[in-house]
Amino acid sequence: MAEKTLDKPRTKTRPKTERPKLWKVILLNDDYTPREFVVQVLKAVFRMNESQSYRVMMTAHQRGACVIAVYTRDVADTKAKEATELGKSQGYPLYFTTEPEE
Ligand code: TYC
Repeated sequence: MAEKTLDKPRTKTRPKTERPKLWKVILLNDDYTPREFVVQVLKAVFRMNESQSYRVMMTAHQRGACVIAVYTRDVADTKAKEATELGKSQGYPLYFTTEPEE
């Protein structure tokens, strides 16, 4: 009589620990939006305090762009859209974009 063997599953199981990719929200500089307005939008949409907002605004102003924060894709897109709309509603070309983290 054949010996009974216990076959191991052929497929390797790997613990599923992958996290969803995060997306950066990026503030772009422009020549028209008032600095103080940018600061207000950062505070309102991204829950930053005055000094954090000011630093981010000045970084974008001096370097052309600044990463604000990372979120899941949906949250990043929603916040970028919301913040861009706030500028648009006041006639400013203020622009926020998103891109995936590496
Ligand atoms: N460059 C604008 C100005 O001089 C201010 C500004 C800063 C606008 C950052 C957009 O993302 C920005 N009034």
